[in-house]
Amino acid sequence: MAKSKFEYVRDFETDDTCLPNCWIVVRLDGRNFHRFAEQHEFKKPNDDRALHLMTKCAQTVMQELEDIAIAYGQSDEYSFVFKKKSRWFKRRASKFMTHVVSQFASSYVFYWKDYFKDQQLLYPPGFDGRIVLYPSNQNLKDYLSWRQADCHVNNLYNTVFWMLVQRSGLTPVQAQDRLQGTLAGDKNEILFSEFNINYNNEPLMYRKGTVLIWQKVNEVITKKIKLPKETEEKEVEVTRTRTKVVPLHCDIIGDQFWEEYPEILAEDG
Ligand code: DGT
Ligand code: MG
Ligand code: MG
Ligand code: MG
Ligand code: MG
Repeated sequence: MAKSKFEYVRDFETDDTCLPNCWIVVRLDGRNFHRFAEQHEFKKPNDDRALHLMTKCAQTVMQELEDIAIAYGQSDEYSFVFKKKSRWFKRRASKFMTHVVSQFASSYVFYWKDYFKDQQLLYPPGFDGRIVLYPSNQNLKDYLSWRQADCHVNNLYNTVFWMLVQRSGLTPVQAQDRLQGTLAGDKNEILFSEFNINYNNEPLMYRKGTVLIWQKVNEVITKKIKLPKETEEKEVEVTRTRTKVVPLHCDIIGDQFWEEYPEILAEDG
C-alpha cells in the first residue's frame, strides 16, 4: 500500500520497550480513594467488600492479560508482576500499564454491585498506574516485601487509630497526637490493654494483604457420554486439572513462601 504523506508522524512516537530479562511490575492505585471511601461509606479501617472487589478485579486482570506470574494487593493498590521473559506487546511499557489499569478500572465498575449490593456507585472511580523494572529476583522479592511491610505499618496504625476514635471517643486529632512517636510495640500494647485486642488475631487479609498466584486445581465435572455399544447416554464424573488464580493472605517477606512456590520465580515459568 502506498504511504500517505502523513506517515512521517509515526516517527514522533517514542520507544518505550522494557529492558529484556527484567521483571516488569505494574502498580495501580485508586485515585483519591480517601474521598471515594468516605462517599461510599467504606467501613473503617478495613471494608471487606472493597478489599474483595479489588481482588476480583485483580483476578480478572490476571486471567485476561498474558504472562502475569504473581500479584499483590492491599488498601486501594495492586501490583502485577509480569514474567522476565514475557514478549507480550513486544514489552512496550505503555501497553502493559494501560491494559492493566483499564481492565482493572472497568472490572471495578462491572463487579461493583456484586460486592456492594444496595450501596450505589456514585461516580466513576479512577486509578493511576506506574511501571518499574527489577533486574534480579532479590529486587523483586524486596519490592513485594516493601508493599507488604507498608500494609502492616498502615494497618497497625489504622487499627489503633480507629479504636481510639470509635471506642474511646477521641477526636481524630487527639488520636493522632496520642499515636505520635509510638513504636509498633506501643501500638500493640494500647490495643491489648485498652481494647483487649491481640493484633496477631486480626484477620490475615488486613494484616498481610492479598497475594494472587496460579495454582493447579482439580475440578470434578459431570459429563454426558455415549458408549459405542450402548444406545443411552451415560453421566460420568471426570476430573480435570485447571490452572486458576488463587488468593492467599500469607507472609511473602520471609523465605518460606518462595520455597513453597518456586515456580513463581522460575526462569522458564
Ligand atoms: P491518591 O492515591 O494520591 O490519589 O490519594 P488516596 O486518597 O487514594 O490516597 P492513598 O492511595 O495513599 O490511600 C488510600 C486511601 O484509601 C486511604 O485514605 C484509605 C482509603 N481506603 C482504602 N481501603 C480502605 C478501606 O477498606 N476502608 C476505608 N475506610 N478506607 C480505605
Ligand atoms: Mg497516593
Ligand atoms: Mg490512592
Ligand atoms: Mg494507596
Ligand atoms: Mg487497536
